[in-house]
Amino acid sequence: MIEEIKKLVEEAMELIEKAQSLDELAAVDLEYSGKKGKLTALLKTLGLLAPDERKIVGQACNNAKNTVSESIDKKRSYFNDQAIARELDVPSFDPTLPSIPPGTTTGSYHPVSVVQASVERVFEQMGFKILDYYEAESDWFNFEGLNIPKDHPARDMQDTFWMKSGNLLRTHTSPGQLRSMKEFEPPFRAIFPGRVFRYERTDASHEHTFHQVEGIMIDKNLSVSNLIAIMKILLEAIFEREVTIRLRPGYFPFVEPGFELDIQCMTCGGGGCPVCKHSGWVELLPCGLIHPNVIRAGGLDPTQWNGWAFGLGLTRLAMMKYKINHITHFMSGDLRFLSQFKAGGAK
Ligand code: FA5
Repeated sequence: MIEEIKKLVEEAMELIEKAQSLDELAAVDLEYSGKKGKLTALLKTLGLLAPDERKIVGQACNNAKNTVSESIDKKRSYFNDQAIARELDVPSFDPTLPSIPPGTTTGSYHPVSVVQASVERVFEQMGFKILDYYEAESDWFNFEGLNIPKDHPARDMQDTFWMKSGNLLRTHTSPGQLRSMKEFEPPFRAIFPGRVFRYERTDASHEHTFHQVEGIMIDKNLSVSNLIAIMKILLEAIFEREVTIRLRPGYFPFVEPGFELDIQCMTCGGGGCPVCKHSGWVELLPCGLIHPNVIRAGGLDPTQWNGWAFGLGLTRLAMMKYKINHITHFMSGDLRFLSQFKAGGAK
């Protein structure tokens, strides 16, 4: 019996050696080690042998099956490695194709990036830090720490996307007010541009995902006139001309007093169009003096420090600057729209 096992192993090894494909290997595996294979069949006859002999033959038979399986596995890996090497060998590009002619424009900045860069430049020149904060926030940073407690009606103004963890996609860049106050020693000044999200119906001027830039200045005895002066510098630098603005009282729980700074619609020149909802004005820049509760939540003493903040709608600013009549163009991915904004083309 032992001789028979040895013969079967030799046969199998020869076939493995000769095998030219994974299919041929699978056939050898089946013929010798498979359920109906020759070595398996031998194992099934062990019951006919005397107990002493059964032990020896059983062990020899199992060793033989292992030897055959190991050789098959080795050869299988060899075939697989070869297949991978063949694939890697095929060049993934055609080096004989002509190259892109020098000077051809291959891409362009998104209009929001262009406007964001120009806002950053203006503020950098005035000594502001440019910061980047999280798109996913906790309830505390987005609402509670900003003086908007759990059942406050102001939460309804900014419906959001909640995560199972209880965190949310930030509805505005204002959480950065708290984060920057915790991060930097006063006095300081900073802006933080970024993407924000709201669970809301889209129309010509409302998207569920859009960009804002928040600005903050913390010092002693800051006033509304400091804030308005900086806002005028910003808007005139962006539009490169005088802009007509109006200031209305605005309610935001994290500022007191709070304002809505509107600019005259540049799409229609104030005559009325879908962008300004036929009012001639576009709400662009809410702002105000930071509420003492927020200063305290940021870890500072409101009897020592005060500050102002603004939250500019960057996407709306880009609409005004380039006279874009529908906000949905921004995320359309339509190259006919995007290619109009050349890299570094806009200031
Ligand atoms: C806020 O988000 C406040 N955090 C702004 C703020 C900061 C006030 C600091 C005071 C002090 P509001 O929800 O109004 O406010 O949004 C700010 C700006 O974002 C708006 O003026 C508008 O330009 C823009 N905006 C708001 N909702 C949308 C939207 N769905 N799509 C596009 N732009 C929007």
